Amino acid sequence: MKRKNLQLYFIMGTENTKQREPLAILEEALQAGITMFQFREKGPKALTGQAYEKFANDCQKLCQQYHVPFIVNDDVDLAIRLKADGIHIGQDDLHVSIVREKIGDMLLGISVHSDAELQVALQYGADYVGIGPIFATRSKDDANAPSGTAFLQQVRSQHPELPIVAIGGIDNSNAHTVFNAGADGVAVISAICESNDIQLTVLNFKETFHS
Ligand code: TZP
Ligand code: MG
Repeated sequence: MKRKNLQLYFIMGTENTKQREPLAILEEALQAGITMFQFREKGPKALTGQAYEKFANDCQKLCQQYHVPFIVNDDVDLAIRLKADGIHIGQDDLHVSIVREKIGDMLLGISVHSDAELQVALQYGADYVGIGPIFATRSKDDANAPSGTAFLQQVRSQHPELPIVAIGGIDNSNAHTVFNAGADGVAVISAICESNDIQLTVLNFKETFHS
């Protein structure tokens, strides 16, 4: 994959969009220029069954219209059923070796928090890694404590070409911090879901990662 694809990675599920229709938010974000999308339908009121499948399918169709990669969080079987562009897993999900075997050459993203986790991710051919939460987040109940940018900087200096996306509490005001630490881009939920002006929010992120 190209490192540029990670520039602005939007993550969303219905639990993240209390104010507005999720598909309307996704379409606005796509129009504004997000570079990657992750379907992350999680939480106590998350959709299930047919509604879950339909929502995933609708998100994927929108992403295809805008030629933006559609990535599924956690649910490897859904990713395979939909022929998604990729899957993103964390450390509590199926082991990366099993996931790689199931998905073939589909994109594989892995959240890593330590050198040991990074080595395993690289061993099984992760296409990119997610590092965070960099800052405090309200969008993930079981998130680790904020890590700051030290680990991100370390991974970048050891792996100059590795596609890396930073995540957790990132908004227009602090995105430059992770850019300076070596991230190829930012993965965000609330900065876009709760924006009053998605076009401007997206533009500001992209400017940070252009300079
Ligand atoms: N993984 C680590 S932090 C996080 C995830 C899914 C949530 C990011 O959401 P926000 O609203 O951009 O902090
Ligand atoms: Mg997970």
